[in-house]
Amino acid sequence: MEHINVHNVEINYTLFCPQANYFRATQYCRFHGMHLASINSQEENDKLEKYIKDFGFGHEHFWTSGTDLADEGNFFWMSTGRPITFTNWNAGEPNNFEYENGEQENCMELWNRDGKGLKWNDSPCSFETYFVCEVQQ
Ligand SMILES: [Ca+2]
Ligand SMILES: [Ca+2]
Repeated sequence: MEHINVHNVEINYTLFCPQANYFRATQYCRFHGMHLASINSQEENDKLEKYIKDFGFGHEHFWTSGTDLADEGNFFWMSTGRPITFTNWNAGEPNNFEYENGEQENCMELWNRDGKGLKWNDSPCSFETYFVCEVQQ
């Protein structure tokens, strides 16, 4: 097992401007030797939020690797296979909203829904939005 000390780990984020669904975004990150972002602490969350805001994209939506596709209601990070421990959901999320076409919300995005910063929301995996890839060194 790898040992990760979050205080010592340097995380490099790369924000991609093409918009893509969750699966295409996952593929895109892997193609470039990275993974869709996972967020394991307030420190990482703040770092990623600052990174996105510094680009002037704080009002946009961004895929993370979080998903409950395998087990409704139980989110984990697809990029690491690990369950979510630290959480930063928007109020009332995840709500697994069901759309008219029957699609439910199984993929996690960052979204400043309430003007309180980039918090988490479950969203339909087929939606095309921005995404953040990361390299852990
Ligand atoms: Ca769900
Ligand atoms: Ca939702």
